[in-house]
Amino acid sequence: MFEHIQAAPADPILGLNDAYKKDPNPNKINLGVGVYKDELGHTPILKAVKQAEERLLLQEKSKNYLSIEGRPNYRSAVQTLLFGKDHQIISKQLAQTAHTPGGTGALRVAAEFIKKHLPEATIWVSNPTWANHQSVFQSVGLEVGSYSYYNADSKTLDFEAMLASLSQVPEGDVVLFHGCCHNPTGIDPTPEQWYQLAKLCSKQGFLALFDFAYQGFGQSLNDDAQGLRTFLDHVPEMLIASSFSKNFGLYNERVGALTIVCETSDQAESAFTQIKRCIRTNYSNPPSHGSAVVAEILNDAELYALWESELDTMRTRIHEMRSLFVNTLRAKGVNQDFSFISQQQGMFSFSGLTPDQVAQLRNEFGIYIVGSGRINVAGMTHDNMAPLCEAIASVIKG
Ligand code: PLP
Ligand code: TYF
Repeated sequence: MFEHIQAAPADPILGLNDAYKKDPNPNKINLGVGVYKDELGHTPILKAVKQAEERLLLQEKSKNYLSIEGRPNYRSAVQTLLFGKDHQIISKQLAQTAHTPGGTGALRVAAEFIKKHLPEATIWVSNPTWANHQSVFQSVGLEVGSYSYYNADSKTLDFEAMLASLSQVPEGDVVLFHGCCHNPTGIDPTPEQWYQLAKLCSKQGFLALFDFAYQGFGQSLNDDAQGLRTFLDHVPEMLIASSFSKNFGLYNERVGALTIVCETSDQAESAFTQIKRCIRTNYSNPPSHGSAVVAEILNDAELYALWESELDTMRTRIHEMRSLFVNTLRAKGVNQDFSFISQQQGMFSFSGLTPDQVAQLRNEFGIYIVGSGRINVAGMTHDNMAPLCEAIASVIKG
């Protein structure tokens, strides 16, 4: 029965992580998979998370199933984080949120929902985008198209080209936007550009799906939500896939959310029954622990403040590493201009390193970077910066 089955290709990012683990080089550096690391190269459990877990350990009385959509105080806290406390979407109950296993779970449920209820829709993703986007949407049979985003020569957002491609997207199609900290380029639209995109969305009549995996890693929790909030000033409907893997460091607890915004609360309720149906036939109901932790933190002023300060620390460290990287490259004699890296947001930078240079860094120096040249800046530390920049100087000159 199984003899005809061929091996699937490895995930380009997670596969790189496996290769890194197997590499015996004691000086190896992992700038591949998008996981936050501290100055010691560890992926820590946040103090706010530990404290919430201590409380939960004492409070938890049952392992009974959660409802299909997850716990109520998690669902409401996610909406406050997305829209802001006093937003009319909340007071008018125009949105419904389900806890999903991670941001990927949210994307997958969204994909099934779109396929079932907007069967003619093509989904448009930026060029480039997170490697898994295309696979998730194709796995439910959706057509996936791409829109212009990045100008490789100037290493900037090609906004004119982006507008031009999105002006071709017909009414009823779906366009995926990265809410902030675009993966892989680290380049986001400015507030003015979000405004123009929102107006275009309204004019064209396409549906925006926001993938929001790095809230708080760009500028701040509120600033990072500005893109989607600007859209909601101009369009009445939206899908949002949230991930709390990065901003709570809850990678393996699989905690995310799918939120649907509709024109009326009746429509939101009705559409949400179909989202719940997608969940029921998929994994029935979500895992408990991660959302209990997030709800405990978001609904408690003290834990919230601790979490926000820890998030600030992560963001500030990445910004510092960006500047140090640019300066150290210069100090190691690299003349090529890398200053664009300090302007980018979130964990990732598109370095402009070529596939050959990426391969050389891996083979000769044990430095792991995604083939596209995407660097996880959070993998840099004061300790590995000099050898990293020396290696890059050597492959650029070579
Ligand atoms: N979307 C983007 C843009 C991401 O970078 C990631 C990374 O993990 C995800 C979604 C998936 O998040 P999760 O790990 O919570 O499934
Ligand atoms: O882009 C990244 O590195 C993160 C982590 O299939 C990730 O988003 C990478 C690949 C994948 C799942 C998560």
